[in-house]
Amino acid sequence: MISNPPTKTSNLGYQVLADRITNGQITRIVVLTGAGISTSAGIPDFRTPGTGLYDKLAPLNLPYPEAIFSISYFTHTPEPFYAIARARHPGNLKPTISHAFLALLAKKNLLHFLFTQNIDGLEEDAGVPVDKLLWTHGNWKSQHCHKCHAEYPDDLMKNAIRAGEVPYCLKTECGAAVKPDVVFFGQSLPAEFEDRQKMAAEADLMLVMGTSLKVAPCSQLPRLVKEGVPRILINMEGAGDMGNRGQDLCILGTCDNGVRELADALGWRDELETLWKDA
Ligand code: CNA
Repeated sequence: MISNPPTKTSNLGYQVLADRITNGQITRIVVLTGAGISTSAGIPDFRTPGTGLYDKLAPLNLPYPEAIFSISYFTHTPEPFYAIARARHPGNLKPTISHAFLALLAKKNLLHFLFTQNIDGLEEDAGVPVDKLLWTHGNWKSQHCHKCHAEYPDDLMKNAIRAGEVPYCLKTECGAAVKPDVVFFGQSLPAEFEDRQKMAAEADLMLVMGTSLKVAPCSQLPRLVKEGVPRILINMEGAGDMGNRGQDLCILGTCDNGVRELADALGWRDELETLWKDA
């Protein structure tokens, strides 16, 4: 896996790709997103040095940073997760213009499918139809006891997160910690992923945004795109094998700038800004 910025960006300029979209040659765009599309909404990613969550965990004395999202660790020590939960899930967040760009693709019937690794739910808030997206790592919209899987009320969960306290199962015979329905390390992805991942091979363009491509199996989705099909990376740094294929285009910088540039090339900029403002 290559994680350095690619030296070669593309033999295709994005005006060429934009023209293929506007003239109807490209109609099935598959998108993979990660934490980088939500950092400008105020949610830090995991791995960016200095600002990412993994650099801020020292006071919690974890055995290793990923333990905070590991199911085997959570089972006996859920407190660190709830110590940071409020900051990870502040509520009342506004989708970014990158989320609005995804909604615009859907509005124009160009979004074949969106795989998001994010758990913040901002894609739906921006207007991406839920039948066009899969939260591959779950989301914060519901929660269950991690042991007996009993449901747990939303209002009690909100109180626990606000207070930074561990919520426990209401069944007295259980009493285990409650966990939001996000996929922790060591847990399976939603069953739907198995079937949906085939959609990457149906793409006539893949767009990868704001992800380090370090978490499997989503990190493998860009490799499922057929050879000869263009793939675009918009990210602060190189990721995975993006940039290795002749049809790849790597736009290194922020997602928000990248989608604005793409929207300019597509002639959609005003429509994008309006959609975002109204989200
Ligand atoms: P990551 O490994 O932290 O990588 C984020 C990537 O985004 C890095 O390559 C950064 O360089 C890049 N990046 C950061 N900010 C920007 C920006 N403004 N514009 C462009 N690129 C940027 O996170 P991944 O998503 O790759 O890893 C998958 C994990 C992260 C999933 O399990 C998520 O649930 C988890 N996560 C989700 C959220 C969220 O829901 N908002 C936040 C943080 C982590």
